Amino acid sequence: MTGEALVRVLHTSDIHIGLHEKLEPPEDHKPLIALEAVINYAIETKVDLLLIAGDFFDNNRVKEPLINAGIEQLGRLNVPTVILPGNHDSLVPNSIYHKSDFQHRADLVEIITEPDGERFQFDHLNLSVWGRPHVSHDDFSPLTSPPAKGTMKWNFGIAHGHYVHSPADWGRAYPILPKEISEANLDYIALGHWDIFHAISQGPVQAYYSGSPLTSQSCALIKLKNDALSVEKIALKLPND
Ligand SMILES: [Mn+2]
Repeated sequence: MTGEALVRVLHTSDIHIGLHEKLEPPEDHKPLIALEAVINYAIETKVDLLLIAGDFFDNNRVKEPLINAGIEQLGRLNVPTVILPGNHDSLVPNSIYHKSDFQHRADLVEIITEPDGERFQFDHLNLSVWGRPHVSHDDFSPLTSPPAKGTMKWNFGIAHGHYVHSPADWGRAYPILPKEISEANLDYIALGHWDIFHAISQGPVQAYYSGSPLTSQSCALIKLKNDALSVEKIALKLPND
């Protein structure tokens, strides 16, 4: 008897398309080059799912050529992508995700939009992804009241916020507490907001910041095989400046 097939999930965050937007062709825009490196890696290594844990866009005023170029990059991928809106690309009324017809133009892209949290299920991977999006500029706790354990074998979370690791951190916005991670009923939490790769697993739950492909040029790769979940840091190849 052979084991189950290996499932591979690529986790990125904080790409910040539109950061310091200038009058330049979209292909010269550094965040877009970083996104292209992520998509290249995902295609070359045949990942099964891409998770973008917030701040895909730098702001909601990004102009159309860059939005279109970002959607075009996502459209190169033949596997599902889940995008969680972060504090920079929150679901305010004029959000890019509302105004750009995003999902019709990149049809394997799922955007988490339910303010109280939403779970997408991928039956062919026996995997679900739950997250709570940023919907305004107000503070909120991304991992408060996650749902009961899902019915898929693998239940992932996706969250954009600040891991509160010491009392001095308590005043920070979008807090994520150690207890919220350990009690989340999730197997893995894909985190965004910090731009460096960082492991903050708690109890039975593995949780990582992937780092930003733009600044730390890293991603997290999650491998699922039989009952084992392992995580590795990926160093992306970006063209030289
Ligand atoms: Mn952020």
